Amino acid sequence: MYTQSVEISAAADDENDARLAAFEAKLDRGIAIEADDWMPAAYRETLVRQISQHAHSEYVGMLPEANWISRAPSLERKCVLLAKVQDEAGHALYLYSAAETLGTSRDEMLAALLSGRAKYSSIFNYPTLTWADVGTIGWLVDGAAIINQVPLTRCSYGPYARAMVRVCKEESFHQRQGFDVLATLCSGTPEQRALAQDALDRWWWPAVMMFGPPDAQSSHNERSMRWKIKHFTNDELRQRFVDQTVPQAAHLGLTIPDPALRFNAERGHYDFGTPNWDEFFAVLRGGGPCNRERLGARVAAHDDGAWVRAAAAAHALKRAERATSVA
Ligand code: FAQ
Repeated sequence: MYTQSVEISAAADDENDARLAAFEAKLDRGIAIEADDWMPAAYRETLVRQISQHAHSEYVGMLPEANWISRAPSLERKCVLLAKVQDEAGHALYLYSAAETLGTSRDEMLAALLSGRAKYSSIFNYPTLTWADVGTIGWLVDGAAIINQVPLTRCSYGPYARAMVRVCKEESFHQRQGFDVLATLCSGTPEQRALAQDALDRWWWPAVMMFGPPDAQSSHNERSMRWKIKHFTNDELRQRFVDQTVPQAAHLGLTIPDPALRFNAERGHYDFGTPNWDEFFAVLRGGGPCNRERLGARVAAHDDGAWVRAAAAAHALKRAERATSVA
């Protein structure tokens, strides 16, 4: 009896080893892992974690800019902003769908967000005080999102990688509209230029921190890189963001609020100051200026939508009953 159970468990180990080897061979050859493929439980777990946090970020990220839809300075700006905010809702939907292919339902993911258990991007816990903040979000936040997400189009998990292709195209439009808002302000009156500078002063460091904790404090960098979920570390992408954004700020005539910022010819990159990581971790723990407000808005929207979910469920039930009675 004992010998038989040892044999069974040895056979199961062999089968697992073979599956793991096949999984790793696919990663090595750059073949995408698909929803029906075998994958290690921890790979599935980290994907659900990252993709759902990403979806929550898009979903909560609608709020700071939506705050300005009714106050956009022209009909054209209003239409563009409306389209951008709707795009963010679309991104959340693709991402929730991509995460669902891993076996976690959208209801479970939303319950984690609304109860405060799940994370979403730190950046969306800062307030949009002026119209210039809308331009700055497009320029810096969508700009940072593109830098982070273009490599994700090559992520090893197929459904996530494919969702990222369209998301990145839309984020490019968002970034350009933000830059255009700021370019208009920066070529306007001294008061308008001051609004743009003030927005950059408040958003610069939160944008730099969006890329996540420094590599030395990142808990997932190493394994996610090995699994080709991430292709670059947090610090590598942060450097890319600074290098790309400094000339854009110069073009706008704005000053980046970092006295340590200077081009290092030896490295071929900009050196920059250290973000306030205590602030970053405090925001992650729920202590940012708008954490309560953002989550409160999402909980209220979910409660307000209860009748829609009830109506959709009743409709689905009716259709199912009709289908059974016809059969
Ligand atoms: N905020 O070990 P790592 C957008 C957490 S979309 C909050 O480095 P990882 C579009 C991290 O989750 C913006 N939490 O983790 C838009 C982990 O927590 P856990 C969102 C953060 O996953 C524009 C812990 O810290 N983009 O902007 C943050 O390897 C305008 C340890 O960190 C994505 O989500 C943060 N900033 O790397 C919408 C992209 N950073 O789970 C509206 C996909 C880290 O252990 C308007 N995600 N944490 O409890 C990623 O690329 C990665 O998940 C990183 C973090 C790079 C964000």
